[in-house]
Amino acid sequence: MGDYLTPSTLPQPKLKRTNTGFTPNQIIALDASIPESAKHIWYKNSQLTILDSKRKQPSDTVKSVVDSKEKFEEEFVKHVETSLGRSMYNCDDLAAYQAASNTIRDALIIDWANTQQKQTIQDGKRVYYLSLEFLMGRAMDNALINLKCENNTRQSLNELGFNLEDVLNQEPDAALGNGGLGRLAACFVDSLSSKNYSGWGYGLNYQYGIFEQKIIDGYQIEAPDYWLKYSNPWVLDRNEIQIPVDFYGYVYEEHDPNTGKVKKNWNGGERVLAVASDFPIPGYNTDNTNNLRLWNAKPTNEFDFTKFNAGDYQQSVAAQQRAESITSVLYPNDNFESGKELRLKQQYFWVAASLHDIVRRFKKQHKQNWKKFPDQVAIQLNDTHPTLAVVELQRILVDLEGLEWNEAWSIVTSVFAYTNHTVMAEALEKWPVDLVGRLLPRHLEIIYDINFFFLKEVERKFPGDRDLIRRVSIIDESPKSVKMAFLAIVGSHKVNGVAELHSELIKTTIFKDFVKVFGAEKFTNVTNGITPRRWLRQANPKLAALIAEKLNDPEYDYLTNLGKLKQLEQFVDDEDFLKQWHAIKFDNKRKLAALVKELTDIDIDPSVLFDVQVKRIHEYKRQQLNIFAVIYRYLHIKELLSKGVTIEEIKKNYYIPKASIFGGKAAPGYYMAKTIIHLINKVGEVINADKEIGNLLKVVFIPDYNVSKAEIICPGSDLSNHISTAGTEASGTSNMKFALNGGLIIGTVDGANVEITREIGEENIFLFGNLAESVEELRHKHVFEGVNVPETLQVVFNAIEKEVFGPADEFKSLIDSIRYHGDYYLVTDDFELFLDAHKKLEKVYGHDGGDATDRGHLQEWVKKSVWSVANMGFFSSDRCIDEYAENIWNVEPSNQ
Ligand code: F58
Repeated sequence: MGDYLTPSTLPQPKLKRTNTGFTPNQIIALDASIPESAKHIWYKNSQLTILDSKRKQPSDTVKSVVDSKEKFEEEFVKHVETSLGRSMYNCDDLAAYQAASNTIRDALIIDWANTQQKQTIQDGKRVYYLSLEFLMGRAMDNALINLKCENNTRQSLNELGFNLEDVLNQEPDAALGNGGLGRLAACFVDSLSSKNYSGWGYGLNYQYGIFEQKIIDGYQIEAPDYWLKYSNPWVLDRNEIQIPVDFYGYVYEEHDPNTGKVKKNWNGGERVLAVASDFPIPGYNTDNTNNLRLWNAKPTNEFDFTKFNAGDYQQSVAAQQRAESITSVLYPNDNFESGKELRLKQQYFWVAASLHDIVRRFKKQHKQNWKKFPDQVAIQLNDTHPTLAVVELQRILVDLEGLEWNEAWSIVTSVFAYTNHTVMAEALEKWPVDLVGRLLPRHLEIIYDINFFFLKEVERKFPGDRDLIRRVSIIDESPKSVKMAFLAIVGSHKVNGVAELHSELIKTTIFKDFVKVFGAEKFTNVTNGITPRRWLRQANPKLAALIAEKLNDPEYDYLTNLGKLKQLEQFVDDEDFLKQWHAIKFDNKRKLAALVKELTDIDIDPSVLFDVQVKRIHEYKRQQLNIFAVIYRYLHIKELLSKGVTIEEIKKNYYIPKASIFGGKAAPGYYMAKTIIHLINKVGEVINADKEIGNLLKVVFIPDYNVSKAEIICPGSDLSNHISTAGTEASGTSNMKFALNGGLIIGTVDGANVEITREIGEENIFLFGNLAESVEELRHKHVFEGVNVPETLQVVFNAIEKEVFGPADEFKSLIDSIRYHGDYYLVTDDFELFLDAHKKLEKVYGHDGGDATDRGHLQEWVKKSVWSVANMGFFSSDRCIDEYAENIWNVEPSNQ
């Protein structure tokens, strides 16, 4: 024991060490306060650059698992034996996944910690992306790619007796989102890291993600998605970061004798704790590793003593436990707002915790120098769900920090910007005034004040225009409610749509009056994008490799410089290249066929046209248009067969063999969407069992469509459907995923299809349908002159009504909504145009199928595919982030 100090005699640090980041001065002070003997041990073992040159050499560090198989294997086995308590003899694929993830995760955390410290020291402006949804999918494969250690890990796992793909398949999707909006947030955090921005995501750590969809007797059945069954190795639970969040209660006034002013205080009635879980977000080809902080609701230790003293201990504990319900489940609606109290609670809980965290971080460096706040902080509102943040920041500044209203408001509006994702009325958030007032009494007062000052300004600019004032009021009078989109516009310095057409539409429809009030400069467009790391490199490794080879880019640098794809144009007449390109598509189709077989037991032939529509099921996305066209095709084929036309003749002169592949979830309460799913499945049952048809037509519905399935489906499609009623799809992002993977698109002139067409050329996309500018007139006509069902569609309705696909009752409401209730989504107007578009594209695809070697007749199709991919560079989410950074956030990337 001689050399060692006993604990009681150990010199102790003089400064108190806390649990959050440090400023440079604090580091110097803390470093000086730690005794030399203790420091020596820390220097010897630490891997953080915060200790600078004193830290361990790279070859000894956890980080070296990325380059060294030996180190990976050592760490892997250590995790199996210590973290998991298993051994070589009972390490199954799941344990291998957990051990491998822990191993990679350890390396990631070192990058993450170093990044956070570096960013704190640089003290630049940070972006905070507030999104109620982050649809991340799987983390391990993505981490291997971004850290560039896939080969190393594959080999190590092989040597240890595992197959990388089997191991990756053990990971459940982190499905904390519904669809496009949540996936966009996931792509954006990837780009923020990859492009070296300092940017955090803030969201909720739902215990149940989007439900698991099962198809039973053709119906959608929802099962809970308890994705945290096995603990999540990709998260760092920060149990020490706890922020109290209050609800309910009352507001009281206090007279401050010093200032003579009246101060408002909110005394909350119910308190829950927000506890942080941090997800490190690795960038591609950079050490920059940002943070995604997701909050968990936890009970406080505070007891309801009245209940307790009344002997109702159980009740008291139960009430506390209910706190956890706030982050228990993701609301499963897509483009629809349900208006439930728990949803509003989720929103405030998340917003309050996030702002508290942001403000704390700011104050640590800048004290109360509030003028600097907008130089340090940019907050992006992903749709209106986080709009209460505007109100909460105003409350913090005025009530808690004592700023004057106007000074506070100018800070607030410089910090926030708002992204709109829909023009559809049913998706625009409105909260009853009563509910807001009960849950957040002080916030309601502030909302009224914001509205009062705003309307006063409108009155000043447009004196006497009472109607304008009524229209732009944040408070709707009947029923009395708060219009969150209006509040978000008023509280932000910029508002953007997500594709050009959409951004124009919001300016001329739902937000028209605000353009008049604030001027057109406040409204801008940032066309959506996708991360090519996940949606090309990860989903389609063979195509990514072929591109890297052709671009002479062995390091795959094009993945962060996607404009380079343009160079592929020079190979569009290169026979060998086209052959390779086609063979890769064929291989991906084989993989998709295997997935279909595994999930549905249906055989589809990879040499037929794969015609895919996967996305949330919604009337506006028009899966019904697609399935009606499939029915028409089937009935026509049957008619031809009955007239003695042979299958061969049909293939030659009428229809090419194809498989129609559907997938997507319907919101559990959305009856019509569920009816569409049912119809697709029933049609599939009949067609797939029809021996006469053979491989000329197949219809499959892939259950439980999610991110990891999309990674197989997108590369395996020949043709994908983006056929929303013009003007209804804000952008769409799967259109980009399919096109980047060499699939062609059949689509309407809607959302980002417009920009895709501009980039890849009209001749490489199959557009059809009425334009957005005609929609209103057509709807009007339907209502006043009736709906004209074309003969072709009538044939389809007749068959459904004759019960060719099961009981007609089941589909009555679907047909009635078109025939008798105004056909709001213009199925009748676009049906024949859709059939025509198919005729055209089938001519291009060719009439006799094709396999991996014989693609002579596919020449034209494959060229279009190459041409499209070559021109998809614009749709990298890196480009979006650069645009937001420059035009909205005013931030620059750090030079790594
Ligand atoms: C989607 N919106 C748009 N909302 O529909 C799509 O066109 C766009 O590409 C995408 O955003 C990204 O900009 C969307 O997914 C939702 O799912 C909300 C979830 C919460 C309730 C309201 C709808």
